[in-house]
Amino acid sequence: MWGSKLTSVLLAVTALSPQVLAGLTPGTEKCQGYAASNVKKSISGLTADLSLNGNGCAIYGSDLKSLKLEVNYETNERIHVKISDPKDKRYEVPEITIPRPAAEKGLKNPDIIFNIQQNPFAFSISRRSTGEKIFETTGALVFEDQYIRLATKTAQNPNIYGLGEHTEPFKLPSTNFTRTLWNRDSFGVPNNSNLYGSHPVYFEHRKTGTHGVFLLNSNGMDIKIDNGVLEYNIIGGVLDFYFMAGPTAENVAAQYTQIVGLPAMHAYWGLGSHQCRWGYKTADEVAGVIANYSAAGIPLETMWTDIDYMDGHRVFSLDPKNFPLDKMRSIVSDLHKKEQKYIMMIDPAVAYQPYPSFERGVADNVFLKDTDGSIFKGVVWPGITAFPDWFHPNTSAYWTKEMEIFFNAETGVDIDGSWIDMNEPANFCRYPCNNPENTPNTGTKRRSLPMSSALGQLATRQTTGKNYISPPYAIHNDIEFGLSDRTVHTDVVHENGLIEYDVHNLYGTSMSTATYDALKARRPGKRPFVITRSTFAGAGHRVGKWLGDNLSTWHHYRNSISGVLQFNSIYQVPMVGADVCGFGDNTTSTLCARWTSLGAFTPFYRNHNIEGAVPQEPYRWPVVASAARKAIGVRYQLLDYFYTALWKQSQTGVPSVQPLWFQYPKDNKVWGMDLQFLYGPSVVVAPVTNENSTSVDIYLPDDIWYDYHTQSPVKSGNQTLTNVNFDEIPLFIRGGSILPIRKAEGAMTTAEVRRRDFELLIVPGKDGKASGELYLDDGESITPSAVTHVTFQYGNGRLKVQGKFGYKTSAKITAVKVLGGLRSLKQKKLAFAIEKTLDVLV
Ligand SMILES: *[C@@H]1O[C@H](CO)[C@@H](O)[C@H](O)[C@H]1NC(C)=O
Ligand SMILES: *[C@@H]1O[C@H](CO)[C@@H](O)[C@H](O)[C@H]1NC(C)=O
Ligand SMILES: *[C@@H]1O[C@H](CO)[C@@H](O)[C@H](O)[C@H]1NC(C)=O
Ligand SMILES: *[C@@H]1O[C@H](CO)[C@@H](O)[C@H](O)[C@H]1NC(C)=O
Ligand SMILES: *[C@@H]1O[C@H](CO)[C@@H](O)[C@H](O)[C@H]1NC(C)=O
Ligand SMILES: *[C@@H]1O[C@H](CO)[C@@H](O)[C@H](O)[C@H]1NC(C)=O
Ligand SMILES: *[C@@H]1O[C@H](CO)[C@@H](O)[C@H](O)[C@H]1NC(C)=O
Ligand SMILES: CC(=O)N[C@H]1CO[C@H](CO)[C@@H](O)[C@@H]1O
Repeated sequence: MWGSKLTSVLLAVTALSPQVLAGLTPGTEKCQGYAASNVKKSISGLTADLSLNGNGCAIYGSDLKSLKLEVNYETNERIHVKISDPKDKRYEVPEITIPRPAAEKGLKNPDIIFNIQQNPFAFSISRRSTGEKIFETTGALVFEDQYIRLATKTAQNPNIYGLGEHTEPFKLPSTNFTRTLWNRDSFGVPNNSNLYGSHPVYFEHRKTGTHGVFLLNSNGMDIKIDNGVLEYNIIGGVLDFYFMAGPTAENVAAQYTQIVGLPAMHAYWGLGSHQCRWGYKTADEVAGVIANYSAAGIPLETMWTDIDYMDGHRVFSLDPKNFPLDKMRSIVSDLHKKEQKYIMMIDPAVAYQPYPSFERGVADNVFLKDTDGSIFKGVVWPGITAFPDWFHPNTSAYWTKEMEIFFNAETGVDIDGSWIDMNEPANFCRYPCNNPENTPNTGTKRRSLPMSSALGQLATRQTTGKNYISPPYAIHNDIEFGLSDRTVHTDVVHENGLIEYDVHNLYGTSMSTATYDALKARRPGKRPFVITRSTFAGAGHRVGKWLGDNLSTWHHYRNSISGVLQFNSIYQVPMVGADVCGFGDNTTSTLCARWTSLGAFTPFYRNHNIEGAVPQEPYRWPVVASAARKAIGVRYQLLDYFYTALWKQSQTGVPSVQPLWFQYPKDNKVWGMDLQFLYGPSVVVAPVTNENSTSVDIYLPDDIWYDYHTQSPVKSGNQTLTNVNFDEIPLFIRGGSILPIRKAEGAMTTAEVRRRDFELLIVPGKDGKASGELYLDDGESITPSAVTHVTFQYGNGRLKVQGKFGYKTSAKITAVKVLGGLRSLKQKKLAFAIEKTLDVLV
């Protein structure tokens, strides 16, 4: 009976640790915390009352006198711990944003245990199988109206990943480090700064295993890490923790998707090559780019257009002179004839001007209101703008209608997907924005604009009771005038009563949902392809993400790998990639060539550039054109291999891109590695990472390895690769793998790739065995009517193909190649259709 082991109630009263670490919030050491009473155990968990010890410490406002603790064992690997106010209904992340996971019934054998200490209240979480504490609170719990503090011990120099969006190394710094979660427009993606998205989840990896901690809270917060302690400092909401036991990293990843939802399966064509830039001035220029790609023999799947197409930068409008409707319709129809795609960007902010999209929004009452009841005004590209209130009951229908009208297949621009930007939401008008009419909307995109206000006015909008504008604990928001600066003001109240202060971090994800629904309404049954800038936990359930406005620098090129690892393997937003060649500033031929190769091994592969910078389409330099042809060639060979990995992630949560430590958890040389990574389960990507260099130091863990390009064996351990030309990228295959490789030579679109045959590449591991998978469907249906999912198994000279063979394809497997051993480089003339079980000698 596991219930008896459920809690080990420690009644000892231990003194709180007086130690204050340099990087943590000072002042909390004097706090006495709470005492737990009325502890009630049940079959599924525990509840207790917490009452404040003494008068509290009032460091950022008065302390709540009593709290409620609820602990639920939800699965054998997950515990839900919630600490909230029993009387007052404090803000919690709405169920429509993240529906709460159900608890399993009749748990027999939980591997994760909650332990309580009653006075002062403290708790720990331990993993039964390894007997270690994976979370152990330290110091006092502080719970004030607008400040909550809880800290845990970590390993001394912990391997912590996540807590993004950030541009830190993938393994986070462990001393004097603060991560701030508050979504903001962050041009140039600076170091040590809050960026566009908030994902309050981390994985901690130890030799004994990996565990995860998710705090379901959307309020602004600082998470500090210093010398073996991780401390949350949160300015609202409740403590709503999910602890995930692992014990492997893939287990934690899967356990996280059980809370925030499995990521969406994206359309096959979304894996094609995408071209965009801000500053294509006319429809003719857009057509010219498409023609130049074709002339250069570089595959182009999807052409994109930035705000340039809009009339006066108003969303849902076309510039009649430079982007006339008939020309746009003919560009899109030509693209579609050639099995190519088209995407346009949309901003959430609607121009505050007499034009249909604004007028319909006013009629439907969908815009956010200021505290005086008038429409809240900000300044974005068109000048004065209104912001849709995604929590208003009319807004989703409004958005669907606007998209149906403007992107109508018969009368409008028949786009294939949506790119949603500026949805933190960004506002150029500096706080307090008393005079938006005089705020310029010109100047360089995403750069700071002149101030329209002085700091002294900061408190003028302050409401009574809670201070939604400048709360007593100031998070390290990397912007001058506080939480409301350059965004919708945090005292704005949504139609459903929620306050922007609490739901700010949900704006991008709410817009993502509305846009996803609008695309689904346009093409029922088809997978909507949406790429967003701002995200919150769970965003990947519907949309993909690009890594924002980075720069054409070698640092950002290197850093893009950490960005992709964070979003794919930790936050479960698998369709992710950086702006290839860099967005801001001028790229160089060598940087662009390297990035074009690297980007081909990230899920979302788009070249995008800022207005005014030197053009950077791959055909602009011979070396970049060559890099593009080669890298896209390999990407398309591996397209079904990777599509299968993405499908698996959408079914199980096992990430399709992984840091090496996920697969080699005991090898401490890879714990901090974020320049090499796994693309799908079997291919290690090891790009050259230094400016203009042609060599790179790599490390391959103890295993069997082959060079993907030459198919010759490679030793494990450290080595220096030299003479890596600017149009090449080193790739290695792990022993034990079977890769279905499309014969994609010369294929210009993914539709063409889908018609090509396969070759099966078998790479036996140390035990002489290998396995792999292939998933096939129509590539676009949300619920495909027919699917094929086969596993390949190799051992003792035999190949077995088993599984489900529902999807009819004319593509066959026309060759089987086994690398290594006696059969080294032998190619068997074995051809078979992917339609039935097979067991053959190869
Ligand atoms: C911690 O970081 C802050 C901010 O970067 C810095 O000002 C301070 O000097 C650092 N403290 C220590 C002890 O390194
Ligand atoms: C950001 O940090 C990286 C090291 O991680 C460093 O190379 C780079 O110069 C820093 N950028 C700025 C603008 O400080
Ligand atoms: C297309 O290529 C031609 C010839 O190299 C060049 O003059 C033109 O600027 C290019 N246009 C675009 C839009 O790339
Ligand atoms: C929704 O829109 C209709 C008009 O289309 C309007 O009459 C109604 O008041 C709106 N609902 C709310 C809650 O504002
Ligand atoms: C980029 O190059 C263009 C054209 O040479 C130049 O006008 C511009 O100033 C450069 N931009 C930067 C940020 O260096
Ligand atoms: C690297 O090569 C580019 C040419 O693509 C050149 O513009 C740049 O100055 C070089 N950088 C260094 C540090 O030599
Ligand atoms: C070997 O590679 C690992 C991982 O990159 C690195 O930490 C280590 O310093 C390297 N060792 C040597 C001797 O170069
Ligand atoms: C290449 C690069 O620097 N990518 C960064 C772009 O910005 C995002 C943040 O939005 C980072 O996560 C990426 O690493």
